[in-house]
Amino acid sequence: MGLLEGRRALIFGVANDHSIAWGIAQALHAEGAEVGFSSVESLIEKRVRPLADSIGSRFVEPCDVQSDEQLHAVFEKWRTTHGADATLDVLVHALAFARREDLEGSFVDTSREGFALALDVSAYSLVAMVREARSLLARGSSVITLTYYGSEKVVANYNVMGVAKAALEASVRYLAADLGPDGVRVNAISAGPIRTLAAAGISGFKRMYGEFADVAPLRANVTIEDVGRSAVYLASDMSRAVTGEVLYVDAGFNIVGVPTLQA
Ligand code: NAD
Ligand code: 0WE
Repeated sequence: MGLLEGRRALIFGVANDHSIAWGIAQALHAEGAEVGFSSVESLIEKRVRPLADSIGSRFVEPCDVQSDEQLHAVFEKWRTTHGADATLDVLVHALAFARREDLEGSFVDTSREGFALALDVSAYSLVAMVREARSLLARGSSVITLTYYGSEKVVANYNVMGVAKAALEASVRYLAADLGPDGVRVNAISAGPIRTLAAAGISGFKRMYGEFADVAPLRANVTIEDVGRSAVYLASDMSRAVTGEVLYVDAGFNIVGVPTLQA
């Protein structure tokens, strides 16, 4: 008997089989959850549908999270598909975007437009998504988002995304306070660096990824399976008294001050 038997999940942010969202989808499915997907339109037929099919998911809907209308439409579709009294047990937000030019050079050069775009897609979208989902969420429902250490310490080139993740983590706390009285939990997973599409072509990522395993206490990189397993904990009632938290799934990297020098 899986930990998530009979539970329904909706996951935003699958781009391909390297996506953290896909690692979470597989892990939730393995524990018995029924999983639905939402991604940007351009990825649906070629990338997302085949992955959804492979775990027997029929709910696959397009959504650009910058659009209130498209966000509304996804949850409206969920209602018509699953019935008005069907609850959404797990909502996963695994997406972010900043202009590439804002992920290189100096943070001080971030434009007003670049700042607004990064904060809109990467932080505000969680607030809008939870508001649209609210009537489907019920006692025991769990909302999970993805964040990164660059929200609290300076990580070279992460720049405006660090500011967006700080806003996202604060939003998790305010949403947790708002929804807590309804028995709905909201948490973030702070994952170590993983080679996904969002990490491809980031200057310095390859080196940082390599050195991470030398510094992290567990001496390993983090995988999408690792993140998926922790998501099962946050999605299930194993974490029923946990809300507003940032759970580090980073092989311990964040606890290190001065790393042990390798021989
Ligand atoms: P990914 O490229 O597989 O996923 C990012 C997703 O964001 C894509 O599916 C993309 O379509 C989606 N997206 C971007 N703009 C969107 C919009 N306007 N509307 C809807 N969707 C949009 O990369 P990933 O690494 O799996 O990223 C998932 C989450 O994990 C992000 O929040 C990222 O910040 C976070 N994260 C990643 C790492 C890492 O090292 N890869 C580490 C910690 C946290
Ligand atoms: O959150 C992220 C990356 C998010 C991201 C990635 C891209 C690449 C393509 C947001 N916007 C874009 N825009 C694009 O055009 N991570 C945690 C992965 C990541 O990105 C970094 C990192 C790490 C780790 C950027 C600089 C330094 C470290």
